[in-house]
Amino acid sequence: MAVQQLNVAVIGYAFMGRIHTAGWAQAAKFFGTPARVTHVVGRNAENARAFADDFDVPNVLTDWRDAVADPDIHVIDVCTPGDSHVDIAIAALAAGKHVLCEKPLANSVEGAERMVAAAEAAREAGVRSMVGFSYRRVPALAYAKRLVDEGRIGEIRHIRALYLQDWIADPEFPLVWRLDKDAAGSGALGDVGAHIIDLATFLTGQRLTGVSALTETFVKTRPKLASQTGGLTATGSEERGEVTVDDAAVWIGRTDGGALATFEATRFAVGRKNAMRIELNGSKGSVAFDFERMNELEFFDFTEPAVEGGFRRILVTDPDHPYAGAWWPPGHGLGYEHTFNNEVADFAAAITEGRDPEPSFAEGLAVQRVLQAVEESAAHEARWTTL
Ligand code: SOE
Repeated sequence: MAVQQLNVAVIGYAFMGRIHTAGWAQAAKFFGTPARVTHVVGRNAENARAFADDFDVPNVLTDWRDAVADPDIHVIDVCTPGDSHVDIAIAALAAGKHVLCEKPLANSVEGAERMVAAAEAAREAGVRSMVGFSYRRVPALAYAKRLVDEGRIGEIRHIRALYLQDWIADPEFPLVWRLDKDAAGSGALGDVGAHIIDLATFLTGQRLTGVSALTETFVKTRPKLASQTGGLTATGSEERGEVTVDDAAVWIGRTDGGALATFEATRFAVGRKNAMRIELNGSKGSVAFDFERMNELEFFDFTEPAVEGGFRRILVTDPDHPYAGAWWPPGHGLGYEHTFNNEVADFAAAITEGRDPEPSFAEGLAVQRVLQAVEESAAHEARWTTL
């Protein structure tokens, strides 16, 4: 049976729009993914057209509703700020379009719940949906999950996850949309904290049952945005505005599997650019990962003789490692963009094979509930908050 060519409309052309569009193009080449980006949607027609020309996208739209209404578009790829995820995804699913939605799923639990309801209704008609927790597609993390699933680290005692960035540590960095609660929902917590919440569950299969949290906004006002090019650079005006989101969040929790968990999400760890780190300690061993060394996984086998003990540095580039075989020979390594190539290839494969892609919108809602609990706990000075 001929496999349907999936026509994709990418909504948004900033950082995520760029990397998703590049991801679809590469997935077609390296995974044989039967999909192509036929439309890019952006409110600024001139910028959207410039993006489309750079990325060989034939059509430009300025209203996402036109993409949802177009019968020749099969997939809506939502790469916009969080305040538009609910409306776009629900309309697209109702129109029978498969939806890939960037994280966090929504800016609230209520919005995420509506998206899950729409996804489950659409699923009855074979319409698929997925939330873009891209780090699940890092070969080293997918391999860490394989080790955990095989019982190689045993009963999990500790989950220790950090996501450290520093891109707004300069107090004169302007008030971009990620610093506005109405647009982004929250700050470092929902932007990068969402990733480590999802990863903790992805790797261990365990979920938080309660948290105690603190958040902080270190820089209270910033220069208002004067201009922004594709979401990658921004310039500020003389006028200042209030920052309405967290700059950093730290929280502890227990999981339903009996593990203790510690999390930290910050944009003020000066010197750390995209240091997403996770370590699991179990009864039989440990795994440790740092995204700034994304082709490596550290594994400690506690069952080995103590005299030979030590963390083993596994270079996760062997054809038998997840995803690695689709790319380069051993030792040549992958980059950030490959996680998106892997992600859209998996999404399209699930659509073509008629199965549910992961992570589902329900997984996105589970993350949203943790984000809400962290904010609730922090609002009461780290009061224990049950999930
Ligand atoms: C934050 O700057 C950000 O772009 C996140 O939004 C992405 O999800 C993360 O992968 C990289 O950092």
